[in-house]
Amino acid sequence: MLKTIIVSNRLPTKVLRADDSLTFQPSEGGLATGLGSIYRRGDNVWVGWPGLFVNDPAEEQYVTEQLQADSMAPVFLTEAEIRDYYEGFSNSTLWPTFHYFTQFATYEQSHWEAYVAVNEKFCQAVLAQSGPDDTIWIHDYQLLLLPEMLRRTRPEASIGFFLHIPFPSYELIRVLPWAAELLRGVLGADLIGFHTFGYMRHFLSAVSHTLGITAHNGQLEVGQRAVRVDAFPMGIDYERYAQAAASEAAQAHERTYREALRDTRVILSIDRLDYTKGIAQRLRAFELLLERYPEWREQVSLIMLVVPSRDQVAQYAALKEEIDELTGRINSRYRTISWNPIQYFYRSLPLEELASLYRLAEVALVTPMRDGMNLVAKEFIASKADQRGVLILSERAGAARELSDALIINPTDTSRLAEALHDALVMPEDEQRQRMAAMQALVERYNIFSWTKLFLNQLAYTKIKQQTLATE
Ligand code: GDG
Repeated sequence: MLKTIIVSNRLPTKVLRADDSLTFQPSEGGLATGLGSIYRRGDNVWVGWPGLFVNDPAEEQYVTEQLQADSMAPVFLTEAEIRDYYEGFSNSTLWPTFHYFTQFATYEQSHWEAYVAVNEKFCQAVLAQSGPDDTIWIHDYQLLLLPEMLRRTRPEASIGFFLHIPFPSYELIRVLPWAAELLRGVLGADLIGFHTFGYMRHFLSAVSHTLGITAHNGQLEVGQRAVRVDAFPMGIDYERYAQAAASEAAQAHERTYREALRDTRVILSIDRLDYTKGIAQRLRAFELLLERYPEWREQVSLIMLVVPSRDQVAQYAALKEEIDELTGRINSRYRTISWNPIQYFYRSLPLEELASLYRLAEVALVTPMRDGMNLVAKEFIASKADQRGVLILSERAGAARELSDALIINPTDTSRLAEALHDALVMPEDEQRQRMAAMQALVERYNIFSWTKLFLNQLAYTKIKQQTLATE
């Protein structure tokens, strides 16, 4: 029977070492949910790093067996590999470049070599799991070389690739010393997906400038193969967020928060710690709101949840300091004995608490400098059963292409952002409901399950079309 193999840097289960024992913690991420029904079906399997270092062969075997029982195949990586391939090339070269932060990008030959070697390691792991005609769906920027590596040994396989982050303008791609190799790597796939048409166009332009291959109707001729390129905006598990928000637990948390906040109006900000998310700019806009509109003092609170991420990397540590400092400054400047403008949490919260924050907030402030999609915006929408609430959304998040009923802003424009906050706080309920209803219909319909189905159907269709062309 033909199999489907999902490949991503991380497995949907994280293996943690505490004292002398190992625990297996399933991830709550969107991708894990969306693909859950796929990788657990039949002989399908998910290939990826389990998130811990293993030096003992007996332990390696134990982890492998445990994961195998839940349709996963681990790729074990060493500390040096994680340092150079993951923190190095993936997060210090590709991540800043693809998010237009070239000032943070490093270009280390040794990181590149580790990236090639780890992609090769993933290739061997996938080959061990797959037959010649299987379907392989590869995810994200850590594995750009994998499609081509697999193609060499599996010329007949159906290979799909999806990029979760933006694909930037060719002007950024051309800065990378390894641009041609990376693009050739991705072109090993039969279907290449992006969140938006804009990213897709940038990719086609980079391929044309770098490799001299031009697209016709979203199709590239790569040797004898036709490669299809398209936009697949990723969705969320709508019901899961709607239900979590409606749950007793979320309502109880909400009541506690409301009491503590003395019924002030709530603006919400939720992100991983990352310079792409525009957290500092958002704080400045909130400060400007309080300065310009004194009537909001003691009337609004900003709940800011920042989830720790990559904080060993220098830029992330610096950003953390900047956020701490700004929050301290704003709170000390405006706080009163019974009101604190910003409630700042630096940790991650369980889903019910997250859902209670979505319930509580009247305004969600999603203002990244660049963001492939941004799922927080969609989760906020799914949580609003009474259709009240306003989303303020950066024009540079992929989600802005779909959620045109949000207040769309330029995140660099602090003054306009402060005005958007004011506009959101005074927006009539009728208008809130009208905008929210339109966005809910869209987010409910184009959810994570339809996204998965659409991509895999399109991949199967691309393959059939290739075969028909070959026999004509
Ligand atoms: C990348 C791209 C693209 C956050 N805090 C908590 C928590 N979260 C969850 C949110 C959401 C997820 O984390 C964050 O997803 P985003 O899409 O906002 O951002 P990235 O992590 O940067 O993801 C992005 C995505 O890939 C998918 O393609 O949209 O553009 O950068 O689901 O709810 N979850 C829990 N507690 C928290 O404290 N349980």
